[in-house]
Amino acid sequence: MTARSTTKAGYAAVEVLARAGVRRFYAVPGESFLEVLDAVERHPELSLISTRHESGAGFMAEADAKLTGVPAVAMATRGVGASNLAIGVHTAMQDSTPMVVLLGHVESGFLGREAFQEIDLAAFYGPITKWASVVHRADRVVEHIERGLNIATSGRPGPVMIALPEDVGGEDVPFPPQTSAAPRPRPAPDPEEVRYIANRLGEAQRPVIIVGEGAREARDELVAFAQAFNTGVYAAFRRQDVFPNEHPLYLGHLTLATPPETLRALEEADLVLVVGCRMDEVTTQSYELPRSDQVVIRIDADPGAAAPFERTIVADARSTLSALIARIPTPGQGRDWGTAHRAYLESSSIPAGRPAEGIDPAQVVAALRVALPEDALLANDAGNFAGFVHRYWRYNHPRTQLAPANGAMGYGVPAAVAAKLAAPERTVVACCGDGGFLMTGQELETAVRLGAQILVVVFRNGMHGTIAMHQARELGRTAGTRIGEVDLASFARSLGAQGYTVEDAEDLGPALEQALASNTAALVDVVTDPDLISPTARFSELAGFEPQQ
Ligand SMILES: Cc1ncc(C[n+]2csc(CCOP(=O)(O)OP(=O)(O)O)c2C)c(N)n1
Ligand SMILES: [Mg+2]
Repeated sequence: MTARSTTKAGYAAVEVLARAGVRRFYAVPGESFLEVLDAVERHPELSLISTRHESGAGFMAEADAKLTGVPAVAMATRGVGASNLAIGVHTAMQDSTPMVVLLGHVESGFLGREAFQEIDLAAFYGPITKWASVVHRADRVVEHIERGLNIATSGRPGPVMIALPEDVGGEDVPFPPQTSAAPRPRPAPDPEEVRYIANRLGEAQRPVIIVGEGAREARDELVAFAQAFNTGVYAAFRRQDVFPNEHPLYLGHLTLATPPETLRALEEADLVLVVGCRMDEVTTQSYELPRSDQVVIRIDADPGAAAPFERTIVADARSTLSALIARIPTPGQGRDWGTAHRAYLESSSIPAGRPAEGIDPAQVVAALRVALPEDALLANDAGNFAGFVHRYWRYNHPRTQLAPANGAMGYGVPAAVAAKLAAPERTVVACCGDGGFLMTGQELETAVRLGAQILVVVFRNGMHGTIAMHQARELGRTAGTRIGEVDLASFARSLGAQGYTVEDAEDLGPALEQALASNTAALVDVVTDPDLISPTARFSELAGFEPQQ
């Protein structure tokens, strides 16, 4: 038996996380969790990434785990840091991403007195996490961390929050900690259930699959399965990289303003198999599809989800798909997905430029398709510009999309920074609107400081375009959606990155090439035509007046 000495509880907490495979801790420092910060900084296997705002730390931890499948840690101090951090935690919750949130808390003797920066952290974080807990005793810190890791990574993954009162992190506990965090459970399907799905698929005339984040790790099995059973495949909202988009069985992306021709095969399906997907509002087209008269079977590691299913098979996607393939299926005869796949290819083909005052956002994606390697990793913010990226970028390679299913603005830049830190060999690009970019764009400094060579592309239309579009359509007026002209290239340079401004379409390619060749993070600020509000609509036609009036 190894002799045990003692350490402070904050160090023990970090050691448990390191042993579970966690590698990166994203934080804005605070005086309430000094031991934890010090433990990460001193640990030879861990990186402490100090961000410029807690929203950056939260988004980075989320994107890191979305890419790697291993939870990262987001850390912040008491009420003030916890409030700033919340958006990334909400993202992890809606996106089913494992995350451990470690918060410093007020001294245990002061809890409940509305002490300096005190918030009831368990109550605040309860609705946006799978589990939120305050550890009151140092000798129970290790147990809390292990439990948090287990909850974050099992079933439908998600965030957990553990708050350490300032004094608790500094108390002595035995070292090394005795850890027993369980490896992520991968429940195998019951053979009877495998038989049942195989039979149902064999009987169906037009079966389709909807795939979500729960099948990211099962890509090869998914492709083999779709081919073996000859089924069409849809990607859930912002999960476009789960299946190669140019594969003849790919039918498209269930997104906002999904083209009607993309939806046709889903509307006509007599069996819908849902794999690793929580069937959110956007994927289900406002809970309209699949319809209640369609047979829906679901494979998921978690029993809960918000749609009527004929049957849910609570099992790991990879082992279930493997078991199905092993049944030597009879591929559905006479099922032809050619028309539906061609509809996808057509809708994702970049059209000839529309007459425009400035650059057509579709042309920005066209230039990216030329400038970037096919397996580039695209992180995107939320906004109408993203509609162009989703529509015209073809995600043929695995793990090439980091996109918030909760539509959080500000996600793009921090997500790209974390992706580059987690996978330095990848080409990583953040696509942002001018509204979302200035919510977290200061994390470019974090990228520069850490040598994360990311490319940021900003679609600058001078407005919160998404909201202006909704206002134009519904009210015929706009309110609060104009934003000022900012010299974003200078802003990027002031943070130590390269900066380029593009006002003419012919300068796009050269600017992207230069930015990609630079030896630091770089930003390309593209002035787009605000009238080209979506791939299919013009603002002036919706509103009856020009966008900047
Ligand atoms: C954090 C956050 N705040 C507000 C919103 C509501 N919202 C959705 S899109 C959008 C405008 C985005 O503007 P921009 O980034 O410039 O992109 P654009 O729509 O102009 O392409 C807003 C305000 C949101 N999704 N997230
Ligand atoms: Mg904008």
